[in-house]
Amino acid sequence: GFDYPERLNVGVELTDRMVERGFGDRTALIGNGRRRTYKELSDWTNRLAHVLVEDLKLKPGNRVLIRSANNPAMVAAWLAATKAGAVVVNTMPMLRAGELSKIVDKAEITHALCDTRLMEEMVTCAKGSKFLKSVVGFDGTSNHDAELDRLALEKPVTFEAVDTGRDDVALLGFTSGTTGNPKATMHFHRDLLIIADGYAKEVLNVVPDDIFIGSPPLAFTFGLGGLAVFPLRFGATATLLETASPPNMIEIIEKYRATVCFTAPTAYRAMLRAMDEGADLSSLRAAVSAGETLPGPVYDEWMKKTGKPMLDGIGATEMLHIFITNRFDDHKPACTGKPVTGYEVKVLDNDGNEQPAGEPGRLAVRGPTGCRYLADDRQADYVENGWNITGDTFVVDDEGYLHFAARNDDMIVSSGYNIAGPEVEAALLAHEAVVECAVVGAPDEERGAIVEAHVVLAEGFKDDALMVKTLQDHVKSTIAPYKYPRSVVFCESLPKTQTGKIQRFRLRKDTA
Ligand code: 3SK
Repeated sequence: GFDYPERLNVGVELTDRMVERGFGDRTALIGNGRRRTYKELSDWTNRLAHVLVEDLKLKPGNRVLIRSANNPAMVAAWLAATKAGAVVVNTMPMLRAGELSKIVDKAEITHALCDTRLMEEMVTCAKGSKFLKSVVGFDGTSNHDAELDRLALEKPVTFEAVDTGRDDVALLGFTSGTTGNPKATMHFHRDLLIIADGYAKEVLNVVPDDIFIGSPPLAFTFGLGGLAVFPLRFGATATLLETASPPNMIEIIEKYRATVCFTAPTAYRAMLRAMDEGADLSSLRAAVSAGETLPGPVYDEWMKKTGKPMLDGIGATEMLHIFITNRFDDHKPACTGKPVTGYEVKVLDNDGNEQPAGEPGRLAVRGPTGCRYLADDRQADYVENGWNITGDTFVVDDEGYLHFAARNDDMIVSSGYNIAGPEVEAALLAHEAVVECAVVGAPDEERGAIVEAHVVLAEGFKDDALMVKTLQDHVKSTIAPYKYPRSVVFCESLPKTQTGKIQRFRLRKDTA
């Protein structure tokens, strides 16, 4: 188990405590052309915390929204608000005023800290809000050229952090789900340390010389863990990119010899192609893939080119971070691996009984983190008898490895056959003409539903009837032929969430 003191503030643990532990001169953050040591981060966050309490009249327990792209100033704002006892909601730059308003209302946000480059929508949201009273700008480029920064420069570099309890809520992670009606998941101060002392230590074995890089937004708990909590917990360095396209990530990996990468399979595919053109990613010792299923061919090619397994994992905003994963010394292709130490999993049938090996069922997980929705009836759907029902269909094999089959709503029932959309996607992705694809069920009078593939073709391939036939034949020769897509739709791009997950529900035609 994890044994943390009763009084615990994760903002202090990741800054001042690191300085006390001798990491003061080491680099904590790199971004927007600047480097910050742990001592600088500690001073910076303490000055900001003074502003929050003295100028903005923040009280412990107030909810603070932070609006920014991934950069050191966002990390500093998050840590400062945490030190001041706030409950933080990190949000992505792409959100519009309407989306921000839903969050502000749900979380009863009183204060917003916003990169000045993103102020317009924030101000529009604040105008109509009965909760949000204080909106202050910070300089996301770290040049200290905004109100929050100017106020901070006048403040002392020490701050008496709010004496929070380990079970006080520190973070609200928002998840939109598929309905567009956002849910807020509550996480305690201790939860943020558990994901580091659990997954990051056990699986990644993070050391102070590690340099982290990746694409998920800090607003998404996958990104906050992978690109802020994990490096800072172990005295390592986080590099933060406002635009984390594969070419930008490659540039940073080469420049700083980054060692740990957090991103999604699509970006790894682009990195593999870049390696063919001479990109040097040899410094990476850990490539963590999550957010989407990792296709077997991407895993295989990564293994062939780097000699190291890609660490496929699955997490959930509700669980805070990854709870099933492959390991450096225990991994299989097209497999999500085994539970992170401390977590237990079961695969259940529709009556709640455990499925035998080889049979797909609903994934149930429990462990040191778990789902606590803020004021939401959907809590009862997610947590059954202490087990979190993640909405994923998994199969456990004879050796106890877990294989992702589908999101529960990605299972297609066609003529009585259960077909996992992602399995068909993996088959399609193995064809050189396919860059991206999403497979859904389309209503069909005769079969109930048919398998429909939405496909983005690689450059130079024609979207004609011959290509449809080629792809259908390819699937038939790769997996059981009944799973082939009877309908193939070519498209320029696939609908995605702001965190890069494919929104298959947007491709489904109403079956009602
Ligand atoms: O698998 C995911 O989508 C996820 C969600 C939240 C945190 C971490 C992960 C990997």
